[in-house]
Amino acid sequence: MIKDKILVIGASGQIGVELTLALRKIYGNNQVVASDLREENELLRGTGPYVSLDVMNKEMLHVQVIRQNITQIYLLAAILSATGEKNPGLAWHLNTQSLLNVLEIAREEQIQKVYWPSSIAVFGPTSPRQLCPQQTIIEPVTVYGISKYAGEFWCNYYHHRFGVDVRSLRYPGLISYKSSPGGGTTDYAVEIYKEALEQGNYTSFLSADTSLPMMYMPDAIRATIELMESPADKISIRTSYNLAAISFSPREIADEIKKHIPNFTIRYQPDYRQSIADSWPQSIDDSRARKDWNWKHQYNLPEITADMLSNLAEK
Ligand code: NAD
Ligand code: AKB
Repeated sequence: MIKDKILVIGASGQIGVELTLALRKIYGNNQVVASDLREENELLRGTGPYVSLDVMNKEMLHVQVIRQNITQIYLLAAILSATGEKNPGLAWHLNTQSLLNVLEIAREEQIQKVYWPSSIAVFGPTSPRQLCPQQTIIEPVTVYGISKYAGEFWCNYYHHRFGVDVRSLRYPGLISYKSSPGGGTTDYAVEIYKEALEQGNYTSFLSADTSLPMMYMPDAIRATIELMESPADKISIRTSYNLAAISFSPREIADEIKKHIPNFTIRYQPDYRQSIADSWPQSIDDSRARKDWNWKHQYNLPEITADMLSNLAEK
């Protein structure tokens, strides 16, 4: 039997570091090749193979896939919502062309499985704001959301037309302490913990009551691996699954932080990211993921807050 050999593209990013470490625990250090345009993240150093790779260079990507005998690809390279609005053309180009490069190589080399994340950013102001369903009106207003929605249909197309086993999740905003977030609208929910510990105060770029769907990174990593390990016949959605845990606003997270740091203060100074957040639903209906492959989140806001503060304080 051929052993699984996994390529993680974008491994130095917020999700990539933790996903690479989790995959190495399951499949073995040498079976998971980390790759990124950036230098290797310090948490990955010494834990397994790393290659410097630009996913936009299809020939080099193809060479690595063949040279390393890759059987599964996790594509995490992307430009996120806030950074995307600063350079829409680049965000569209990277987010869609990287996926097409990977899907085409997966088809040619008969890669067993591909993972590519989408986002709650596919939804727009005309989607239901509460418990937004899997299938509904989807009219994204950010370039990031447009690129993710287009990507979902490319995944669906490569699956049905060419049999590529590509799987996807619409992640909510992810909270983590190991590696920093990379230019999203939900990044405030990571920054706030760092600033609370370092400064005792935080200026939020979203207004007090902007509630958004969020998730703690360990839940997101587990969801990703559970989806990828599910039998193919359990996967009924080949665009991308809605995925949810909790929803909260800057005011609610600040109140939770005050339970640990009583003198913590927060100010609100909404900027261009407010309109991005306002275009997204406040909560997501992920019942298809719960039914198809038994998805269950674990962490609530008090647990996330306690864990974030104690780990960041240790750091
Ligand atoms: P990130 O910005 O932290 O990491 C992306 C990584 O991709 C970076 O290390 C970057 O150097 C790398 N990269 C960029 N261009 C590259 C290229 N041309 N070739 C190779 N590598 C390149 O992003 P993240 O938060 O880890 O997100 C990973 C994926 O998950 C993205 O598709 C993102 O849209 C999706 N997602 C993230 C969140 C979240 O809250 N973090 C939520 C929803 C969806
Ligand atoms: C962002 O804010 O851009 C990301 C996301 C929800 O996709 N965290």
